[in-house]
Amino acid sequence: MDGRDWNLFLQPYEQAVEELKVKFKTMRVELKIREAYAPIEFVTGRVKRISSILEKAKRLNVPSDQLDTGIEDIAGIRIMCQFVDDIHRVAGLIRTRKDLTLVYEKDYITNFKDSGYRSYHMIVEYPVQTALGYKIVLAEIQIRTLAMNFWATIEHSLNYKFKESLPEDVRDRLKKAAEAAAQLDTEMTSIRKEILDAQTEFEEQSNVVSKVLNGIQDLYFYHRVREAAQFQMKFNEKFEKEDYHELNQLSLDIQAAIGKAKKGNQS
Ligand code: 0O2
Ligand code: 0O2
Repeated sequence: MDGRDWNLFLQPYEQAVEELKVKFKTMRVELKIREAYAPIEFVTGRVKRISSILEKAKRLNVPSDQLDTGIEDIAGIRIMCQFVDDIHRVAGLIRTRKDLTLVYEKDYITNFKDSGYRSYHMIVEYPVQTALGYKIVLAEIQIRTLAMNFWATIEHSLNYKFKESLPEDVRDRLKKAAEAAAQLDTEMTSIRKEILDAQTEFEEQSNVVSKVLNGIQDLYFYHRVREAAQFQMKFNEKFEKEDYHELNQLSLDIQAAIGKAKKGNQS
């Protein structure tokens, strides 16, 4: 290769990867503090090896003086998520960022590759300020679930070993394994939904209990002692039966009684 100073060429890409890794790791920490749940599990990054850059340039017919525009993943960031929904959340957050420009996106989740590969890719332009000046570099952000990453990591290492000539039956089994990984993602998503629904239900049940008990206290405050005692008995009975539908109704009845009591006090 034409006496290129590879260190000099790769330096802005090294910087872009380092900066983007810090930024997405920070996004993870920030979201964890804000929402108690981070859609990002972990972040990795790498600069493509020189030999891989040259191989890809040859395969895609990219002239050696156009590597910076012809090869989009010299700088690569990988964001791993727990759930498929998180991938779309993270992609949405990336789209609104002011420190990079989205060039285009490739949805290999909806349109998974022949190999079985699934991931969401975003090609971005990222500006770096190097000692030698300002430079905009292309970077590829791959967003995937842990299951997609598990599959891609192993498939990549096998492909590397067999240099693109994987035996047919192995290729088929890898495709089946990719299906199984996708099924695992679907199953985990449905389990998560059930857990979130259960948490919400538990939250609502706790809320109705405190609402009823506070309401009864209010009735005592307005000297509606008999009514308050009756509501307390009804509460005991429905709480015992764990009838949350009836407890909700009771809460509404208590609120109505408080309304009346307030009016009575004013007149
Ligand atoms: P943490 O919070 O300890 O996990 P650098 O030191 O910045 O040059 P970095 O970021 O350490 O490089 O290396 P790289 O290769 O970009 O990313 C590796 C990060 O991914 C490390 O996190 C690993 O712990 C994390 N990682 C890799 N595989 C897994 C995995 O299967 N599960 C989880 N949870 N994390 C994984 P850090 O940076 O050490 O941070
Ligand atoms: P690395 O650094 O070894 O991961 P291409 O499709 O290759 O002609 P393009 O359009 O740049 O060229 O690629 P694509 O498919 O949009 O995405 C490129 C990257 O996605 C690859 O980088 C892989 O990281 C990942 N990828 C795409 N398809 C597969 C696949 O079938 N299996 C696995 N494991 N990964 C895949 P590179 O070039 O392989 O570089």
